[in-house]
Amino acid sequence: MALKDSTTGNIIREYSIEQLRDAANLMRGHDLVALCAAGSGHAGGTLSVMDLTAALYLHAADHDPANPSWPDRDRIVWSAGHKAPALYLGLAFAGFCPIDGVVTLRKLGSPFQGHPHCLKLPGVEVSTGSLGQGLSIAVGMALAARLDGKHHKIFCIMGDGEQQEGQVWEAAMEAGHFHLDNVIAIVDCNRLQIDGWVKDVMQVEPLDAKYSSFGWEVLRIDGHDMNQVVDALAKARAFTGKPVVILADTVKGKGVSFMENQTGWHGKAPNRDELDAALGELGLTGRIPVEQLLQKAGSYQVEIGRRLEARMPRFSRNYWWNAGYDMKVAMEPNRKGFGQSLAQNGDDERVVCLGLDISGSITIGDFHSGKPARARRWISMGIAEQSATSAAAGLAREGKLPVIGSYATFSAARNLDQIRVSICYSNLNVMIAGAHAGVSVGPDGATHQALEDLFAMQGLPNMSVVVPCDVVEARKATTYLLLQHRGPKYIRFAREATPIVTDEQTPFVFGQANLIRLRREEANFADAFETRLAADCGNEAEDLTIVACGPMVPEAMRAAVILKQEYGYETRILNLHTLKPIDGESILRAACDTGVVITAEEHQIGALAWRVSSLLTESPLLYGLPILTGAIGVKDRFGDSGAPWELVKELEVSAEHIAQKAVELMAHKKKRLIPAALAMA
Ligand SMILES: Cc1ncc(C[n+]2csc(CCOP(=O)(O)OP(=O)(O)O)c2C)c(N)n1
Repeated sequence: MALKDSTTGNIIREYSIEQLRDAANLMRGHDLVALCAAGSGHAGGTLSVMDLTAALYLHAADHDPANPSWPDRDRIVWSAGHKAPALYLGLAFAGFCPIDGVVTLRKLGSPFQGHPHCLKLPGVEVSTGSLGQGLSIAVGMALAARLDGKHHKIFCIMGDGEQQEGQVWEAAMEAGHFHLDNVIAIVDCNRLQIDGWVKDVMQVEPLDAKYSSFGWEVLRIDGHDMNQVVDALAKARAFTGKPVVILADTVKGKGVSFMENQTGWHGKAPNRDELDAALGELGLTGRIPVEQLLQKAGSYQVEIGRRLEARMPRFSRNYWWNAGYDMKVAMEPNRKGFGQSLAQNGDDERVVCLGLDISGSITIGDFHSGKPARARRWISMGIAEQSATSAAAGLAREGKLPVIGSYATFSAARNLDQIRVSICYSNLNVMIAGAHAGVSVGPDGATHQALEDLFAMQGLPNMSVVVPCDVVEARKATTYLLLQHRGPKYIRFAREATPIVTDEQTPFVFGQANLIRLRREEANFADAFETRLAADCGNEAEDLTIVACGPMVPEAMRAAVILKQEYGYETRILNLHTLKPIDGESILRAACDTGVVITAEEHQIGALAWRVSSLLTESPLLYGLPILTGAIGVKDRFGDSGAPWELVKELEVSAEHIAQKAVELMAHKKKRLIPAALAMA
């Protein structure tokens, strides 16, 4: 049991209990430096799990840093993917990768992604980040080991809040049923999750009795007492006949007084002063080369910026947001419009909001915060998206107006079958919020960036889909969907602040596109445009059309400025806030009038592009007309960790990319028009 040379079987290094304690402490320090350099990440849960991590990676697990895919190694599955920095430091201290590399955590292209990515870093067994999946993966690995006659162990690290996911219990049942004594689950029981204490959000205890009843051997320990940790890991390895779970009682934020037991430190990184104070408390001042590490992170960041800029389409000047006199714009996250509407309209007794343990940042919590009378209609469901979705269906069936929301990938993908059957098939009045959608959740990385949700949502019969372009439109759309619209509805919004391009007077009519035209030069970007209902607008024989939704609408508007100032092209922009039902008439008219249609979506190409294309190809109105089309969106790839605006560039969903595509299509349009004009002459 230890770090081993896989060729000789020799132990590479043995750690005493004292050395393991010290390593865990140093790992805590490096963790906080990396979080500080990243400016985001999960301090609380990485600090609570660090003693377990040190014991596992440096002592209990058989693995060889020189041979990460050694077939006989023990497997360690990080089901609690948000604790990734602890995993990275476990690997780094064991020698799988350089310790100082971890400081590039959560940056674009780094192997140290916001959530573990097994294709980027040797030693990471599987990619995780969507809670509750790891134990099932461990069961699969354990079954494979049994089939192959192998004797290695499969460890699986989970959080206690994570125990709320139903899938954990399916896997627990399977491991018990198959007597998988090669599975060792470790639960970091720090008693907190995002929305508060686990017991208040959704009680999971008594975990001992639950796992026992599923056929597991249970060891309950103090997860910060290194003797107990090492002892429990040894006992678990030796146990036969049943899977073993180690329930490790820990303290969230362990070791740093101002982080301990504080919900606010779940998903927060220390600033420089807090880092220094924390390192002081850990007794690490002077033991970690903080300046050097931060400098390394800084240089990496500069290089990213250089690489991204080199790849951007070039124009005669910089048209980026707030870069010049005419590009000035106020920004706010769309999610705030959602929260504002729930706060304003929540007095309606039928409105019931379901919390999925991410209530503050997605703003669904605004429904009840500071409004005690609404507390009974705020129902915390824990980290249990699938069950909550069907529960929302039940509430709707009884006449309530339920709202559920989470990261879009958890509220509109993980629970897809529940949405399909429980909600859509019965045509029930449930509002689903897909928050932090697109690339805007940035450093969290690909697991949290919903880039596929719109395919499924708009593919579901009875479902309506709205993607507001800014915070104001998000508020109007939420209010309409909540109180007036009947049936299943999906509203998608971003995390990052994006430009505000509409105001109170701007029309918002469900199912009807707005038409936006650049009219003049103004210091305030948004004032340069006129926005009206597309149905009320005549043809101005613009050169091209851009059909966009969500935060791509402001990008389309910025593209229109580039195209006008650099090439003299006039652009018709359709803000397709309602993706379903689609405003086919406005799109077809724009295609007829301009002959060039570019779609722009912060999503895998197709949610918008393919719907528009199918309209264009199917409509008899356009038979025989040569319409040029282009699609801007994500090109069949996963996202990456990185700052949201870096990802806009990396994934090529910026105004510059729209403008570049427009220039390319306009060149074709001109070639086609010139021979036609010659023929007429
Ligand atoms: C399926 C899914 N839903 C929601 C989230 C967002 N999320 C990340 S961490 C977290 C709380 C986890 O609580 P716990 O398991 O207790 O971990 P710890 O408190 O130790 O960090 C949530 C809800 C997620 N990553 N995956």
